[in-house]
Amino acid sequence: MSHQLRSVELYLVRLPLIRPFTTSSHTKDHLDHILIRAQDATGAEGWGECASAADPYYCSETTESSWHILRDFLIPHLLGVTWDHPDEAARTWQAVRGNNFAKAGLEIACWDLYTRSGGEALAHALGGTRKEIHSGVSLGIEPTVEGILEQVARFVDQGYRRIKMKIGPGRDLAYLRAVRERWPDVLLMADANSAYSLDNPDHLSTLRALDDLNLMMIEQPLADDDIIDHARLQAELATPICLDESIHTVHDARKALDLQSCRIINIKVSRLGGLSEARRVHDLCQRRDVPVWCGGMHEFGVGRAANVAISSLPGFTLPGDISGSDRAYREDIVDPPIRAHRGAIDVPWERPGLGFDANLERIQARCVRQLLLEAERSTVSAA
Ligand code: OSB
Ligand code: MG
Repeated sequence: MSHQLRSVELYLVRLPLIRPFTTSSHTKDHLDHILIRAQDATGAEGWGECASAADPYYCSETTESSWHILRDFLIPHLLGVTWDHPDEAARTWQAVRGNNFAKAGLEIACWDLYTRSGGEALAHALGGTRKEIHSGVSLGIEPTVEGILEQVARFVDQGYRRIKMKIGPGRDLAYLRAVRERWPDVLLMADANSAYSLDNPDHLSTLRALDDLNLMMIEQPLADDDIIDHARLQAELATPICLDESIHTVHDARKALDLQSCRIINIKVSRLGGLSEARRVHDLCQRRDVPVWCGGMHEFGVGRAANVAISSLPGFTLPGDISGSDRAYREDIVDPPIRAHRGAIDVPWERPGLGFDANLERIQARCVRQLLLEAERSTVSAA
């Protein structure tokens, strides 16, 4: 079935976090994500989410840069063009460099439209096989060690399958040791968000000390743009390194694996520019026997549903960061709500598209800015 978009709407939506979230670089208490509604010439619609952060601390893109790239480049390239598959839609913006978060939002909307109008579950179209996905939780840095113990207790009790703790220099070993001591068997990992450097001898000795804590992995300890130093570090550590920020394309993934910069890859749909590139990284890692898991950006329901779908592929053998949305938000913008039960989320195989429906009323109630872009009249009438 061919599609030709007649309009794309952008909604900048703000949701408060239940609890402020601190990483090695900053703290946030609410998120602004761009929800994208694409409608084709027949009136069929698809939803996507651009999960860019308001600030450029995780990566260089921001909410505003994504809004600009979507409005002025990606959407104008796509509007009015006829496409049969989301990969064909994505080819309309292939001249645009980088800006993967913006691309991912629009690509997810095309996948949702494509599978929804074809009556197929997105997980099925992507080649998923799992009935449910195993859910981990990503915990921010707490002001005190007691604070982190309280948070870990809460999510272990809820049945989450893996605990990830954010760390940074000075807020690392004491926190991790306290958690490991109290939960000797819990699947535990740490995420440094690039806060360490091999130039600093204290950092290096801290990273070496992680080997005593039986961690599943250490995520992105070094700079986002450095797979050479990660390879040097991996050669010295028993703990597997997992790369997040460094991997923007399947080519980055191949190079990092060739250099032995990591033994695990975090597949994040936004960072990779969409579901198709996420699947390419999954396929590469599967061929090379490298385990992967699905990372997140505290997505609202639309982006979270895309994460659930990609996590259903067979190579996602490790629990990901895809928790129930009630872990981050009091009220989400999709129906039914996305929930984990004893650390597992059901893949919505019986429902077409993303399998969770955007609730326009709640989106509008939380919307701080809105924009409608339409195809030229002449293009629409040619459909
Ligand atoms: O590094 O994985 C990360 C959130 C925002 C930015 C970067 C990261 C994260 C998380 C949270 O770890 C994952 C989630 O619960 O969505
Ligand atoms: Mg990370």
